[in-house]
Amino acid sequence: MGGEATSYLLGVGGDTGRPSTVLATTRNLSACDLASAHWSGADENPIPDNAMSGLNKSQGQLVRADGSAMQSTDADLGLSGKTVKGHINSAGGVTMGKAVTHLIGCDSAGGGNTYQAEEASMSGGCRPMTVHAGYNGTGFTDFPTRNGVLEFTGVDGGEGGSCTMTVRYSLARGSRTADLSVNGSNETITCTSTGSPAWKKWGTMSKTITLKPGKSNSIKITSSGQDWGNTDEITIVLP
Ligand SMILES: [Ca+2]
Repeated sequence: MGGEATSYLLGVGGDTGRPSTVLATTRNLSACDLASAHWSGADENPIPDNAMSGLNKSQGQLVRADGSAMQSTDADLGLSGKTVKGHINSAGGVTMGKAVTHLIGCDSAGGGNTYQAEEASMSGGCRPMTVHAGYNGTGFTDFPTRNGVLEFTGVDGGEGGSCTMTVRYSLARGSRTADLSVNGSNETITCTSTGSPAWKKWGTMSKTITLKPGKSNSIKITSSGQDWGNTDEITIVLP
């Protein structure tokens, strides 16, 4: 589960002038939209990334604009769901027309697993640093010109297969390459300048990788003569 994951999602269509609208929900929704989502459960196998302890399949919690906080089931969700129907067809308040069903917050909660570089294994001259602001977590990893190794172990591959790996990094100028090894593979990754202010401006690069099922994956970045950008975190989005 991503360390940055939020526990609650906010309803874009929530309006205190419309008592039946949904203001917030627990994050264990299968989609970012009340009209199409169901509640994901901690009892499912594999356990969804956004599952929450104590909430099983078809169990969630939501807060409506009338102040009611309620335990919910899948029967409340969907276009014709008991709660969502009342949400959509509400009237009044500052909203024009029907209430929208999109939610804020699930893009990050359900959008992948994030692993902080400063919590990963470092060797060969890689070291944790905090001297440049803007990083997530508690720091980032600085690489030497060559042979510096940053290794993420225990990476969750879900059911296995093709995934998107996004590296959040900072690079003052130019571009640099490094070796990438996913469970022993030999690949090359490239990062390009993230602009100014130098080293304080963070950006991302993405690459499609293949992971094994389960949490036994290793992702290793090794500097190979060009150094490599300061690395803040990686995020894995499963298919
Ligand atoms: Ca970090």
